[in-house]
Amino acid sequence: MINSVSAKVKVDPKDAKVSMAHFYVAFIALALGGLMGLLQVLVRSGKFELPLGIGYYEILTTHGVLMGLILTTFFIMGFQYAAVSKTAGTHSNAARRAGWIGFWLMTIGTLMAAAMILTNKASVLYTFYAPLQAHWIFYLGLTLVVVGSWVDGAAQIMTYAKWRKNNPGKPSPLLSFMAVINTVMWIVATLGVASTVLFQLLPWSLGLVDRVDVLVSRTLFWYFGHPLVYFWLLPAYMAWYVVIPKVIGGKIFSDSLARLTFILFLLFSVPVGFHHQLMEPGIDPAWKFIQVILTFMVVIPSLMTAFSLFATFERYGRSKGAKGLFGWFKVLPWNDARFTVPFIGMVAFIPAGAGGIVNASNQMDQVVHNTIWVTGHFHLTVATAVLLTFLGVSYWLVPHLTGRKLTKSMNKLAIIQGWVWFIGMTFMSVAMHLEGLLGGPRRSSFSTYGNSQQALDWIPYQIAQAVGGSILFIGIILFLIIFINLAFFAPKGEEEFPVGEAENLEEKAPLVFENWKLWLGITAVLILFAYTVPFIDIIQNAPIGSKGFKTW
Ligand code: HAS
Repeated sequence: MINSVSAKVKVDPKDAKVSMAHFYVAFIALALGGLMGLLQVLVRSGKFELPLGIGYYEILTTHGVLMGLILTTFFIMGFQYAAVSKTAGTHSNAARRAGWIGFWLMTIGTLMAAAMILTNKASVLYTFYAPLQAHWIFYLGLTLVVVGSWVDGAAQIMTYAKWRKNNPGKPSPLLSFMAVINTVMWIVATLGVASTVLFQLLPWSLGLVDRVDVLVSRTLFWYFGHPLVYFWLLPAYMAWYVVIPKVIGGKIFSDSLARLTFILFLLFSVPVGFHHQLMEPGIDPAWKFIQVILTFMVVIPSLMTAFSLFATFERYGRSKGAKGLFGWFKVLPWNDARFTVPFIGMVAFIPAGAGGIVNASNQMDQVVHNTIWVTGHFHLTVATAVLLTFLGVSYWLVPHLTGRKLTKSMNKLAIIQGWVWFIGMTFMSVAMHLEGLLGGPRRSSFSTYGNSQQALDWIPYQIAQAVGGSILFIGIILFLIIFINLAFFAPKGEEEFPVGEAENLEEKAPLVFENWKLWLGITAVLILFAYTVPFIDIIQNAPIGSKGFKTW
């Protein structure tokens, strides 16, 4: 029998404080990053210029770092910390200390990186590609964010390990298992970015070495960069698999299928970074091809997730008497923000995932690479599917942690917030995809490129992006109003932490799923297989390296 978690168990108030601290930083990042996003779309419309000599690439870097790296990492660590506390038991004092140390390391790192970006010493965008060279404090700050997240992750692993020790022979609670898989994947992935920062970018920015090997640093970045996107996605999947079934009054389709999905992500998330470098010279095409095949392997767990979610919705619908192929759709609880907001995210993930499959296909990537199509892709994935799920989670988790209630009026506002996001993102992301197909570049400020006809053709799409981006900014303001209400002003009360049960309670998840030596062993083999030969190749044929550039 699988373990069911009592709905009555509340996250311990001391653990709740750790999670809430993470959420404050996450949502300050959302507010500032969102404002930068608004400024960007306005500049790119060609109708607005930044005041006071502020550079476009400075705000673009602020936006990317705050939204892509800070908001996500802080929210995920806060959410997973609470999820493990709820399902595997209150964290020990040592684990809680680790949670706080991790939090403070990440916060200090964030402040260091932010100070450098805001003083225009690090306008290197969120991918900080060499040979663009930032101030060393920027790299050190990001290192602290990563190290802090390891310490934070260690807290979750400690509590999970304690649960397993106390419950030999039993599969661990599903939500805790998922959180730990994501943390382990994150640790494996961040080894890549830690290597390039510590061994290449820091010594180079400190002036200890003169030149940097650009291809090595980009390869190490993308070794990290692709699992990074699954590090964002898996907490959303945790909510889709485990929380949403409970919210709608249904069941998890299969506990074992959910666990297998997460294991497949652990195995296949890392050895695929070359699909971000398909157009990069200096990497043998045979190895790109192999990593593209592995990329298509990592699509499978998402297809399994789609299957499982449809099954949950359909079975719930049938239990309510729904008929026909899509009858279940009507009986879903549309008036419940905890469901509707993440559901909008799920729907967005269908075209988002299809776009990802286009990107991963070499010939098609030649059309879209470095165009704003890619920006459209990741605003549907991380900025809609993932973010709306995180906001949907906040609508119950924040009041659960602060001992307050999501009132009817806030629930209504939250649903409006979800739809506002949907409308804004439809404008912005569709326009980005279309402009990308017409060759509109990403990572670039407004220009008519000497009034060339092609660039003039992009302008209507850029205006549509400005309209969409402005609507999205309203969506952020609505969220912040709700968050502040739930954190400080909503009436005191109890809000449920919904944890679903599997449909078949007799189904026992195979214990092999928790054989970490096996899964980490296969992960290591796959990584070594995909990277060893091309990496040796890259190093053996390395050019003399590049000096640093500051183009801003
Ligand atoms: Fe991606 C670029 C390929 C998923 C994020 N991606 C990016 C970048 C970001 C990003 C940030 O191969 C830009 C990086 C940069 O700055 O350069 N991506 C993929 C593939 C997938 C994928 C194959 N990406 C994501 C996710 C992200 C993300 C997830 C963030 C969270 N991506 C690429 C490639 C590039 C790339 C290339 C480089 C492009 C270039 O040229 O630079 C797959 O994992 C997608 C699989 C997804 C599915 C969808 C399953 C659908 C589900 C929803 C079910 C819905 C239900 C509701 C049940 C197969 C689970 C139903 C209701 C109804 C009413 C119908």
